[in-house]
Amino acid sequence: MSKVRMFTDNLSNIPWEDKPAGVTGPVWRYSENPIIKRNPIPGVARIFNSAVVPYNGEFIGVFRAEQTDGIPHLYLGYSKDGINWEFEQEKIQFVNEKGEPFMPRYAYDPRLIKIEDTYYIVWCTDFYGAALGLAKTKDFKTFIRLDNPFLPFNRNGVLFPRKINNNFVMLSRPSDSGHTPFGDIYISESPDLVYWGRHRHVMARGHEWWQSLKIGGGSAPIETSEGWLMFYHGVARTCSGYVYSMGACLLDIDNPAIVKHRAGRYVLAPEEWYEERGFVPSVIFPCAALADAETGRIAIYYGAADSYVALAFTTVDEVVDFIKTYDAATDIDRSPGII
Ligand code: BMA
Repeated sequence: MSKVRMFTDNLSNIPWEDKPAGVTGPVWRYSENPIIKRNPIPGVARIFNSAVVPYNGEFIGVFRAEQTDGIPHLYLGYSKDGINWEFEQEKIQFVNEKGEPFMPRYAYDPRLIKIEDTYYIVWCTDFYGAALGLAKTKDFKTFIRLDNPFLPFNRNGVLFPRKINNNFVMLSRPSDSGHTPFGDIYISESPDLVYWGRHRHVMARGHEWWQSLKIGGGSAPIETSEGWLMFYHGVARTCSGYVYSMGACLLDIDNPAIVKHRAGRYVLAPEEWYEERGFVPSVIFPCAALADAETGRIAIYYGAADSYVALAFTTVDEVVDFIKTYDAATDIDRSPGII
């Protein structure tokens, strides 16, 4: 039993490996990474930045699949163990509320979130530039695409797994139409997923160099006794391009616009070959996390180098302790220094 409680279901078949000796950070990689390799299905060159949930005692996921025409779309995948995946050969066919075809021109970086009895997909779509797409399904057979929630330009839409104060709540990262060299995380509320408001600023990019360029929401927040636990990405700018690492924070349960704690140090940064080498080198991009309330175990799915899906593990106790110990607000190494 963990010290910090997670208010999620029990998930006894959560993918898991114990922390290997010698790992100093709070998050450790699966030894058989990457779990999804190149050319996973005909016509698809790479699957990465993808989202997974438990489903009927097994696992199901919505995957960002870069087709061999270079255009990303969302594909469905199934797994008994959360590690070995089988994919549909055709992309997800979205329909509108009348059942008519309603396909996005492209779709990438999906998040998949269960709220009550419905699964929602939020992804990055085209709306005269990068914006958020939204769809729902109850059976993973019919996918009803809803109106785009926000105006362009926007990315990294992450819904909370339950309503808060009777409203749906979504994080997002307003941006520009390209590979934005800036960006903070905001939050918005909606009673019906149609009308959105009460927009608030949540977190700015950090003083810490690994997250100084921009940040973006990652996995759907996990409800814990210490707040909403979220893994997100933070980006550094180097002379040879952007470097994406994984950070972790705790948001207030009743008002998640308030950051309770945010680690000033990353929990995972590109080190392994599959993170440093690929279509876009040095990218770790978390999109989903599974949790087992019983043991406190957490499995994080992240895209690696825009080429692979990889898996990492932590426990709620270990990561919450890390976030508090290295809280950006108090971490000594983050002091402004000599002026
Ligand atoms: C971002 C998004 C992500 C991608 C990252 C690194 O702007 O497009 O999908 O992983 O860049 O290329």
